[in-house]
Amino acid sequence: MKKRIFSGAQPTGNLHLGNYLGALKNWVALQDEYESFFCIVNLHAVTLPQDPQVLRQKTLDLARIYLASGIDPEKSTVFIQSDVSEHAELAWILSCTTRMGELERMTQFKDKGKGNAERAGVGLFTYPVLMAADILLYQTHLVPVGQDQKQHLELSRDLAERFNRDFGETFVVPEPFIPPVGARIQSLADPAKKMSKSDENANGAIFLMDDADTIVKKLKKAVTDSGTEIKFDETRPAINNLLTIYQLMTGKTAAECEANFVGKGYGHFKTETAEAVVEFLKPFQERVKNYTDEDLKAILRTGAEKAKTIARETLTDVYGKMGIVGALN
Ligand code: ATP
Ligand code: LTN
Repeated sequence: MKKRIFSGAQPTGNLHLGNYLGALKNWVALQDEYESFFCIVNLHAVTLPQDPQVLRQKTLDLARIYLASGIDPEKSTVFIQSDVSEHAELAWILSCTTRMGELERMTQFKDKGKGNAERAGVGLFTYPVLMAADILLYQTHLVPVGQDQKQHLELSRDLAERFNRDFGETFVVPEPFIPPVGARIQSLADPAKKMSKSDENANGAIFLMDDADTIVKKLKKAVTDSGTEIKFDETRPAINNLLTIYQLMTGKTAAECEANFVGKGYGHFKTETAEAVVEFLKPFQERVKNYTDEDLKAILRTGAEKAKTIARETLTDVYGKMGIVGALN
């Protein structure tokens, strides 16, 4: 039996290079070795206000991006979170075993809630519990995510262990898979912040669907550090970030990347990095056009059916162990 992976992304905004390098790229690489579940987490998306029409469109667009990235629906199960109602059901159960203090420590809540807990939605606060439900329903062994999700993964592990202790062995305790390079791509406009869909500075993120001119323009404007050397150096976060992007776009080793820019200036470095990004994204942007909405819906329907069967099995086990039975059971 193959081990399982589960991961997901929110159908909000536009996916950027950070989402691809931190997450999607690794999903594609792992899908042969693992039985894979890739979810479009639309219930997570509504933890912040969304325009209904845009959310509907972004949900299908994200499926298109998964497939264009190389996720093969013949090998992997691709589905929409809200199609499998067990996610919301298990989230309720787990929320009854989660402590307020555990959620208060989550840094993403502090960031996305802008530090104002009084005004933030309760769903934003309990977001990591729904994420734990996503993962635990499928008896997931490995969860490929970017660095920013590490804390949420630790909570998922704690909740699984707690339930297993209190009610008997029920859940596989999942491990994170965080790539050694690319787990946290920084904003081009502010290398102290991560590249984000919701960056207020439009030049901070390279979106997967950006055209060549836009990519060149954004890289030209990218913030740099003082000094002139183009080397991997944690103390110079802007150059470190650009060099990481260059490395991942070209597939070169760190030493080859540094050697390529010995004696070269920042202008040259930025131009070459922009060219590498444009070349890298070209075939992806072509593939995005290959899928009609009807193709996508058929894939998502099949995926949801398969996911639901597994999710229901886990939930039935959970309800049974807790003494939750309905009159219809
Ligand atoms: P954003 O902050 O851009 O809105 P998100 O984390 O809220 O992103 P998702 O689309 O759900 O939104 O993220 C999908 C995946 O992308 C997650 O595994 C996340 O860890 C990863 N990811 C997000 N930003 C980065 C980044 N800058 N570098 C590497 N990985 C990232
Ligand atoms: N919280 C994640 C998205 C997400 C997820 C998951 C990732 C929701 N459920 C389960 C991995 C496994 C984010 O990237 N913002």
